[in-house]
Amino acid sequence: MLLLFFIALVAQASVVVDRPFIIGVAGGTASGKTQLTSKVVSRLDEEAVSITQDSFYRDLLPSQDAATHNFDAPSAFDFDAQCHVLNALRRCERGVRIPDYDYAANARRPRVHDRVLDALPRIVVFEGILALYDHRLRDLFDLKVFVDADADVRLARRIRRDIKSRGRDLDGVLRQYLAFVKPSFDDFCHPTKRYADVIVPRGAENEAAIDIIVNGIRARTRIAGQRRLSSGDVTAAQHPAA
Ligand code: UZR
Ligand code: MG
Repeated sequence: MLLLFFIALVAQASVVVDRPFIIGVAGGTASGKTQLTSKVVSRLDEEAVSITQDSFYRDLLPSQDAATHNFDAPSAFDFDAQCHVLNALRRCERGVRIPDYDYAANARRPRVHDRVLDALPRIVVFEGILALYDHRLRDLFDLKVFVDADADVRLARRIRRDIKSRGRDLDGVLRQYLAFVKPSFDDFCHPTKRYADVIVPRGAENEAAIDIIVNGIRARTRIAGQRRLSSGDVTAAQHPAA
């Protein structure tokens, strides 16, 4: 009898845990997604973690050539794995594994390099060029953000970043941009802007927009917690966005 009571108590306690509040951040290459995400996460202190969609690139096959592969098309990403990870976090699972992608090898590093989320984060920010592309993934976000920066600014930043930190040369960056990055932005990334709840012009330098996003997340996660505390309403606790 006592054992049954204990089991019921444990079951109840595990249901009452708030599921994480999940934000999706999309936008073109070098629009400032990563920087905006890190500003949002650092203002939310230890409650928030970020996950980059780049972790879910598919390995380049031996038959594929990195120079002619389109890394900006949906087929380059494993969306099943992305949904699996975010669904596990929504179910409040601990020990969720985030793959570690090696840009030099164009492949996932061995599993020992995976990032393991031992503690359940209260807030998760998931960022990537196609974060709002797949409807199954989109449906998992409580807040959808699109970072909007002018194409010439993005190209300038991309040239600087790829030459500085990815060991590329100007000609190679421009060739790839014209062949893959720009057409894929037009075909797959830009059309997802319509799904965003918030569109941020000028990217990560837009401090006013970052304030609004951070305050919005704080308010919505606080409201969900208060609802649960005041009414013992388990449904509200499981759906902070409701
Ligand atoms: P952001 N990318 C690489 O350069 N190498 C890889 O192995 C995998 C991805 C690039 C990809 C895309 N394009 O434009 C960019 N290419 O990473 C997305 N070519 O990252 O959103 O931070 O720009
Ligand atoms: Mg980035």
